[in-house]
Amino acid sequence: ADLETLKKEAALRAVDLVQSGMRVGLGTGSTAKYAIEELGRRVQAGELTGIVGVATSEASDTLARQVGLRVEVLDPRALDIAIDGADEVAPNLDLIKGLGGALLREKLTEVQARRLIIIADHTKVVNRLGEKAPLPVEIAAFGFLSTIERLRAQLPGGRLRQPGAQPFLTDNGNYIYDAQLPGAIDPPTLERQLKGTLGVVDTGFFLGMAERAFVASPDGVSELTR
Ligand code: DER
Repeated sequence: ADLETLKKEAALRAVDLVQSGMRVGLGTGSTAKYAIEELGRRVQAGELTGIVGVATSEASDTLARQVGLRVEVLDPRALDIAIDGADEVAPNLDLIKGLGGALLREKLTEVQARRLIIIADHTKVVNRLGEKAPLPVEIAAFGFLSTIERLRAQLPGGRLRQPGAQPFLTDNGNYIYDAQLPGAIDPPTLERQLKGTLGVVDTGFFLGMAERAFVASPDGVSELTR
């Protein structure tokens, strides 16, 4: 099966965990898109009722409404479940996310979910975070060049996403610095170091958050738990 088919298969497995009446965190990206579409289909078919979605990006908010889902803004109430993609999935289910630029709203939403379910194709599975993907770091637009210098001092080799006259802007009006991770890093230590750097809003490390991951490969969908 091609990659898109695999991603959809993983998405269907996650949507099977959604029950009527749930408040659902709606992830962002090309894999989460399949979950949002499937949720909409099941609500339209009457298979699920009383579903309230909380979107992790403007794009997912728009898509959710297009497929007929009720969407509400994030408030302090817990979410029953959240479904999202990832750029890297480590054996302990620590993640790197943010290649779609949605990491801040994703993290703000998904920390409130009782269950964070990750959906991915096999190309996202790594032995160690940093193997395949950069670490996206959301930084304040104001003074961003200074913040990039602060980050370069810690993680040389990174770059502003979409450099030029109009760098990539997140839904929150911030920029993204894609950091190259050196070999052996300790994610919790690096996360604390980056979060303590002036101008950094948040990072694409999602550590200790995911409960399980549905990973689709040509051999089928495997279910990873922490
Ligand atoms: O930006 C994000 O965090 C997305 O979840 C992204 O990392 C996964 O997107 P994909 O499913 O399109 O690979």
